[in-house]
Amino acid sequence: MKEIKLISPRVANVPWQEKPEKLTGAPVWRYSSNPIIGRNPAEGVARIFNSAVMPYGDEFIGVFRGEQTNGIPYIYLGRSKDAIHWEFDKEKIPFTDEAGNPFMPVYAYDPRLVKIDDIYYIIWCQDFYGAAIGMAKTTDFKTFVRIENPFLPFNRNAVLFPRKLNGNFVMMSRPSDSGHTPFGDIFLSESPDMVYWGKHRHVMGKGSEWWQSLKIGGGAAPIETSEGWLLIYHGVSGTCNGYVYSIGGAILDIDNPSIVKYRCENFLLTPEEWYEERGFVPNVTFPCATIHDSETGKMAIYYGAADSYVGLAFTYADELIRYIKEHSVVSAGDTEIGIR
Ligand code: BMA
Repeated sequence: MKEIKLISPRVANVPWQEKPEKLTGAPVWRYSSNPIIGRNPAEGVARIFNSAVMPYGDEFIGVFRGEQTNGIPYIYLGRSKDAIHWEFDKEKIPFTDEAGNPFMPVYAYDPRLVKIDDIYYIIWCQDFYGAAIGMAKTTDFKTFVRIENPFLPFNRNAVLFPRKLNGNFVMMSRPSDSGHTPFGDIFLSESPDMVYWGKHRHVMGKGSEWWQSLKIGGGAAPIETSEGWLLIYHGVSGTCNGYVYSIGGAILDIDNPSIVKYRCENFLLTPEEWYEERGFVPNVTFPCATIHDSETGKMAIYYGAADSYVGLAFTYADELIRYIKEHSVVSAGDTEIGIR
């Protein structure tokens, strides 16, 4: 993979489909059999979307946002041999408190899954006197122990960095209001112990480009590369017919990710296909995870489509990073250490 490198494990079986001959924008292409998860995917679940997956042993595991037939979103565990065809547990993830007593959130949505050392963390949005971030940890995907809520309400979008930075855990989040927030910037917070969070920093705000001109929010867990942290995020624009959610890319400083080194002015993917434009909430592409291979640079991007389906797209990390750099527009606010 030439001079740009991913600093992450080898994943030889990353799902993959070759690049089509014609691409007119970013070097990101959709899986031709999308959506990979259709309607009514499991008993009592009407739609699965905005979900996070990762390699686990020789196979794959994931945490899935399942919209139950009673309308309440919850998180379900899924397993797959090829990261394309998924089987879901019948029951919701059985969260407990530290003592092992059942401790289920009222609702749970937009989960992310991040491994730090040997612990897997699930981060999601839940009710904590309004929309706020919930967290749990597991080492075996059998017991799931909830840990302290990191932030006060309102905040509906958070993802951890996959390793500590300068001795602290680092989480990216997007403070908001409790509704369909018409604003929102990406911030960072640090914690020595996953209990106390502070050293808050601003990373970046909405962009001047139409596709991210209303608000932005974190997407997949940042990916460590020789160029910095590769961030796949979502950008939102407001139209007379509602919000449009596109996928964007940026590269953050490796030691101080509050500093944006490059930020792509073009979207990487925007709703175009029927499963992105048509569904429970039309015009949504919402990335929550990647599976990537450091040896070949192959990357699979998992995104929710129209709050109804899961879509899969592919890229080569080095091509994507080159594209982001070549089309980078950073503002003064992006390049500062976000403290005032
Ligand atoms: C956001 C979140 C996402 C959802 C998106 C579009 O506010 O609630 O779960 O995909 O809206 O409806």
